[in-house]
Amino acid sequence: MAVATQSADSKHNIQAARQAYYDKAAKFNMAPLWEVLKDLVTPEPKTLCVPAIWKFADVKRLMLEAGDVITAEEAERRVLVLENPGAKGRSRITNSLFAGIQLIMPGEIADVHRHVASAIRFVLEGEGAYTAVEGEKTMMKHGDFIITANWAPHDHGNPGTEPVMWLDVLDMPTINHFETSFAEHFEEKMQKTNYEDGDSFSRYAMGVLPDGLPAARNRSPVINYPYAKMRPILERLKRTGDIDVRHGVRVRYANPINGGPVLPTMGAYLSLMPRGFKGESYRSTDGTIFAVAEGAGTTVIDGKPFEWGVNDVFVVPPWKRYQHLIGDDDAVLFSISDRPAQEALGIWREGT
Ligand code: GTQ
Ligand code: FE2
Repeated sequence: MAVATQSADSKHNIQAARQAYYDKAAKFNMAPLWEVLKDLVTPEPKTLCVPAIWKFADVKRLMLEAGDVITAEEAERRVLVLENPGAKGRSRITNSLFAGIQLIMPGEIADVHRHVASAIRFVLEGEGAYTAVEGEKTMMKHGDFIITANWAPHDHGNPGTEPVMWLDVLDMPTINHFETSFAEHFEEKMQKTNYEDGDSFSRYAMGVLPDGLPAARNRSPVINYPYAKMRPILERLKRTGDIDVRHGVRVRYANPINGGPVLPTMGAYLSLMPRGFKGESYRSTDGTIFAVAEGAGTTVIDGKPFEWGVNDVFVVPPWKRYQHLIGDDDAVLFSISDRPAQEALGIWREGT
């Protein structure tokens, strides 16, 4: 008898028999794959995460209020997590990455610590703060891209007169997925710094390398890729017409030792889109976080327009189509994702 012609009664019997079997298997820590196979092997990427934007006016107001309710010392890091609205309470902006906005007030320090999770910072507003990473103290300016690799000691401080805010992106959802998190504090509050501001950039990112440096390293030795150094490169590429139809004039932040990504788990880009640019539709499997360095525009994500301006942060979940549309002024977008991790695993894809 075909299943379609079975009576309601016999269907009920089949269900009951299956359930009894599942209950029996469960006692031995086994379960039927056929009940869950469709959720495990989806024909296309499936995500809880949704497209979202954080407007800097809201972020700034709330961050400055945080300065009233908690000191940097009490908080350890005074950060508001950018929670993806589809994954509230799970401290992530995409399934693999954490993002937050950090504020450090004049006179404050954030003590030295280290952890397995790697971090990147993209500086939004304010000047006069520094971050110290592995013995190099670097001043933070708008648009600077700063990396803190896995297990690198780091502390922040603001000896200046203005509040300083930046975007933090860390791979802790990835690290915690593997359940490989370690972290530790140091006795001292601040690192002893042996290297002056800009040391690692001069040492490694000028087309020469210290002689004898090992040629293999899966993370960049450069602590800060300053905006002041990156921005003229984009301008030069724009003049010579090196414009991608989807991404505009785009550079990839690279590890100068091997040309690879800055970190094994996170990769970043800086893109200039000329005024009037109408990007073609694009999608890729790496959910991507964007921060606006300059200008204004609209990104249509999964059919919905998101209007952005300077220092806004927005996210495109994996495999959602997006398209950038630029208004009357050139715009510069920073972006970061887990693409290097996906590429290392051979699972990264892109499409239109
Ligand atoms: O600045 O060291 O947003 O350890 C989250 C964890 C920032 C930091 C975050 C961190 C930090
Ligand atoms: Fe940290």
